[in-house]
Amino acid sequence: MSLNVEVATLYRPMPGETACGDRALSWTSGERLLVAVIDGLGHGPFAALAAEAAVDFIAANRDLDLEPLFSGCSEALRTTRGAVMTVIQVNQETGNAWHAAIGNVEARIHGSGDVPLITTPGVVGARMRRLRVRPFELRPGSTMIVHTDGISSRFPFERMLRRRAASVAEELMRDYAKEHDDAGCAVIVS
Ligand SMILES: [Mn+2]
Repeated sequence: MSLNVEVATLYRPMPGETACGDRALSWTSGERLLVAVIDGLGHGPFAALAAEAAVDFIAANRDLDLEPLFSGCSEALRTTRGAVMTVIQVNQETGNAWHAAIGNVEARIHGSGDVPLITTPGVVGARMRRLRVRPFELRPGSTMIVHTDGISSRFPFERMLRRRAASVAEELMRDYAKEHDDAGCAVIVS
């Protein structure tokens, strides 16, 4: 059985800024799906540089498992101010998925069991402790939301279920993004 996975990613700078320190992106190759939500520390051009370095590293190393992906990113961000990030890897053929996070980019899932998606404290590019990679199963009918702290975590998750990924992402950015921070989110619907 192959899952029908839909992904939407959106990010925007803090109102009044042009540089954006948040990034939310996804890459697909064959059955492999990779979703990353990144928050360069602070905001403005230096946050954007850090986030961009993480995106560049991930884009060039999409086939790595999450542990080497994070340690490679940490190396690549050493000369930047650093970032926090969450990365999700999904095998769209089997639904097998993995979650890993450093810092406070939150992830929540509904419909795939009670998976605690815990983030490891730290900063990618600076203090990075041993990464915890959490395997889980993405089942049909699930909704997963990953977002930076520029989006309030008080959105009503129940109302986001059984909807198209793009419509959920748009609502999060429109109604729950904070005025004083960059914002980014990824929505994965299966
Ligand atoms: Mn932020």
